[in-house]
Amino acid sequence: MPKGVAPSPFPRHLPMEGPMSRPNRGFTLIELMIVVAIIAIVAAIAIPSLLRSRVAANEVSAQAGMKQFVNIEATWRQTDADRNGVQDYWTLDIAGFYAITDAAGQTLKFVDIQVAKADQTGSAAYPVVGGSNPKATYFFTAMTRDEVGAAYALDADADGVANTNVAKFAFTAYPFSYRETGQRQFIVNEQGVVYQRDLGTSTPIVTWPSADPSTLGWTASE
Ligand SMILES: [Ca+2]
Ligand SMILES: [Ca+2]
Repeated sequence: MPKGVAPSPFPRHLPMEGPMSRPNRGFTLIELMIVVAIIAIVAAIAIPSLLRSRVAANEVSAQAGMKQFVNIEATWRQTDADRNGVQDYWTLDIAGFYAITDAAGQTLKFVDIQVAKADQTGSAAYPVVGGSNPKATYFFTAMTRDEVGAAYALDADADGVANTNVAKFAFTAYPFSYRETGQRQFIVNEQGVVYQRDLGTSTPIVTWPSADPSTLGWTASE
């Protein structure tokens, strides 16, 4: 080998497949594997953070829904929206906020139809709601029992149907698919404070946990 000439990287006994002889040689397997590995690494970094931000956005939406129910109940009771002659809260379900009709037979629509559909069980009672579907991947439901085991749905107007309460109400927002779409559950009652907690499940809590939920790991939202 002449002095000053770099040695060939290819051993002489192997056939030469240099770039000069094959200008359109395409990608080698090792190059493709490197590209795939890089894509996999980038995805592994980016996807969890994308999912986390989606979960966070869904939780914000669920929390906003809880606050909305507090305002609706105040108006509902004050204006006797269900026209039963009693200043009471509607405690049977959430779909009723949409589907109950006024004197003219028009649906009240205190919530929009998407919220009514997000009442996974309650929506079934109202054909006008047209089935159930989560809103921003969260379902909503009316809680059934307070912290001492008393039912929220009472027959305040004595018409034979347990559906209202003069003093109390409570609701839950729970994720459609735990961890994938939302992690925390949200609860609110007549005191108006939204509490949140990761219960490790998408099964809704339907009994108010405690007179002071913060003693049981619930955190009051801002
Ligand atoms: Ca009423
Ligand atoms: Ca009743």
